Amino acid sequence: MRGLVVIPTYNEADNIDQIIIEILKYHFIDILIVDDNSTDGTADKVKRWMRKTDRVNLIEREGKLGLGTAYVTGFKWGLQRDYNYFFEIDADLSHDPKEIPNFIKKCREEKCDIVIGSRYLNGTISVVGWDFRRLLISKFGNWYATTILGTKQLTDITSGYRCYKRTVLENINLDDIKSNGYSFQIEMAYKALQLGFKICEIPIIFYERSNGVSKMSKKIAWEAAIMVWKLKLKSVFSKKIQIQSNKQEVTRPIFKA
Ligand SMILES: Nc1nc2c(ncn2[C@@H]2O[C@H](COP(=O)(O)OP(=O)(O)O)[C@@H](O)[C@H]2O)c(=O)[nH]1
Ligand SMILES: [Mg+2]
Repeated sequence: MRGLVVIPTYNEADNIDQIIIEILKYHFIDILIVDDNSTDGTADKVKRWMRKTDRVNLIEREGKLGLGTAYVTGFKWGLQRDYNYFFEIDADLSHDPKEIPNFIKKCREEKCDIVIGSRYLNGTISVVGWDFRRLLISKFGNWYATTILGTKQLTDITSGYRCYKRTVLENINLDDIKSNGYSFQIEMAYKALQLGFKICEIPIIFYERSNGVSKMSKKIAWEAAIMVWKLKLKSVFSKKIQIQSNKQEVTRPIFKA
């Protein structure tokens, strides 16, 4: 069993060493950093690790192309190699790498295809360091997406700490992922549910970053708000087409007769 942790980075030089150290403790895990030409030397720090161990890998992209496309690039890289589990984690230590074995345990014990680390399981709010406004944005984002998409069984569809079984990424058309930013999380979960994959959640604590700055912006939030409707409308539209083609199948023999 081998897992790949994909870490998208943009200006995470003050966090990257620590997260690499924590993850390398798990010998069944390799790391892939997808760096978008950070200006603070993040990639140089990763290269230093690469001289020490072949378990750390790096893809350098030419500019800030977004979290979603960074993950797609990372997953494709991993699919060319023989990993069974793929993780998403933020570089800023908001997600505790100590949870990694718990994701795999949950996957195995409950035959889940995706495990999401949820901050809001069983009505709790497990977030450290957020002000009320930030919490409201996150809670509203979750409510908005799950209400429109009908995915109420998920308490934290926007969480960026997750584990996918290989089969999920082999079956989702990664070239068809439309999200550049954080709506990537919503899009991946929704598409996996549509394909019939089982999504489970485990409780995690989210720690707001101590170093560096958030890349969350109004543009990214708007992309997410619009993306949810695009996903919904696409699914309604494709269901209609399916119903129509089913109808045609039923009526064909009658026409023949
Ligand atoms: N490669 C890449 N990584 C990004 C981009 N935007 C954000 N990230 C990374 O995605 C993770 C989450 O971003 P962050 O700014 O912490 O978001 P927040 O936790 O919602 O405030 C961090 O590891 C960021 O460095 C991007 O455009 N490209
Ligand atoms: Mg963060």
